[in-house]
Amino acid sequence: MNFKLEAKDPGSKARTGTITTDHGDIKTPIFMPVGTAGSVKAVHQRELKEDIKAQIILGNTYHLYLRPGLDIIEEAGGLHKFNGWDRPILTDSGGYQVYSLADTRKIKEEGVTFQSHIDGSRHIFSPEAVMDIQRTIGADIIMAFDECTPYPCEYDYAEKSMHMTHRWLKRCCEHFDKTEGKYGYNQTLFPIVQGSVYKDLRTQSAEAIASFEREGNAIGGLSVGEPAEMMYEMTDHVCNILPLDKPRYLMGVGTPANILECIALGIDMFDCVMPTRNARNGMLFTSEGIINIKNKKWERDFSPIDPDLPGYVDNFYSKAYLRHLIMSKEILGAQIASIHNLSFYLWLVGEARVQIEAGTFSQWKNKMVSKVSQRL
Ligand code: PRF
Repeated sequence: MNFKLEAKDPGSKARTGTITTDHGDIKTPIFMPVGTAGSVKAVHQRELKEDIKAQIILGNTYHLYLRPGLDIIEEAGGLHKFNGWDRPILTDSGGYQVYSLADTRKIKEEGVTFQSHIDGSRHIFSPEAVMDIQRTIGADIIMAFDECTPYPCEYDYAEKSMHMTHRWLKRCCEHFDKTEGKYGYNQTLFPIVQGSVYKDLRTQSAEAIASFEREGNAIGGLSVGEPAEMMYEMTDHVCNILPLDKPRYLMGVGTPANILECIALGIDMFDCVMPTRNARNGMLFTSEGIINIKNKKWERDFSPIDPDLPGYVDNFYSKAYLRHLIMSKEILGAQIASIHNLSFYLWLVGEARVQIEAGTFSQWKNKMVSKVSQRL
C-alpha cells in the first residue's frame, strides 16, 4: 500500500490523497460502504461500481468467520473472488462487533471468548487469531484487534483498556509481520487509537499507535453515544498527533455533517452503516436535507428522489413511488433507497475532494453542513 498526499485546504486541515493497493487506487477523502457479511445490503456489486462509484468496501471479520466460515472463503480464493468485488476491501477486526453482538463474552489479556449470536457456539478471538482470519479473508487493509470502550466509560477502565489495546497491537503486528497473504497480493495492517473521551489518554494512545509506524492509522472508540462536539474535539486532538503523511480512518462515522466536519479535521477515510440501515427504514440523505419518505408529505410528490445527483435511481424514480415501495415493504424500496443514500455519501466525499483541490472547502463545508442536516 502507498499513500500520496495531494492537495491541502488553506482554511482547515482537510487534505486529498490517493491510496494505492493491489486492487486499485482509492481517492481520499473516501466513504466505504459497509458490507458486513460480504454484501452491501440490498446492493449489487455492479450498482456499487457503476451507480454508487464505491472505491472500497468494508467487511466484518466477526460475521464472515461465523458464516460462511473461513474454509469456504479460502476455497473460493478469498473474499474478492467469493463476492465478485475486485476493488479494495477493508475488514474490521471484530474488536467492535464482538462487544456489540456476541453473547456471554469475556475479555482477558489473551483475547476475548464469546458465543456466536447465530448458534451459541463458543469461540476465542485473540490478536493472533484475528490476524490469521483477516489473512484468510484476504482484505487489502486489515484492522488491529482492539477494545472499543463504551460511552460513558470510567477513566480507570478506559486507561486499562487502552493499555491492553496497545499490548494487543504489539501482538497483532508481530504476528502479521511473520505471516503472508494467501492470494498473491499485499495486505496492510492499520492500528486503532482508543482512549475514550479523555484527552490525556488520547494523547498517549495516538503517540503509541504512531510509534508502530504502520502504513495508515485509525481512530476508534468514538461515535458511540458521546455528543458530536466531544467526538470532534477528540478527533481534532488525535489528528494533531498522528503523522500527516499516512491515511487516517475514523471508524463508524457518521452522518453527512459528521463526515464533512471530520474531513475538515484531517480525516481521510470513513465507514458507517447509517446510509444503508437508515435507507431500509425510509430515511434518505439528499443534497437538500434529510427526508423521511414515510411522511405523508411525499405521498403525491412525483419529483425525482434527488435531481442534483448524477445517478440513475436519483433521477429515474419519484419520491412518491419510493414512498409507496417503502410503505409496502417491497424489497425494491430497500434497494432504491440504499443505492440513493450510498450515491449521496460518495457524491459528498467526491465533492469535498473537488472543493479541497479548488481551495474552497471551508466555505463550502459550512454551507453544506447546514443544508444536509436540515429535515425536509
Ligand atoms: N474499533 C473497531 N471497529 C469499530 C470501532 C472501534 O472502536 C468503532 C467505533 N465507532 C466502529 N467500528 N475495531
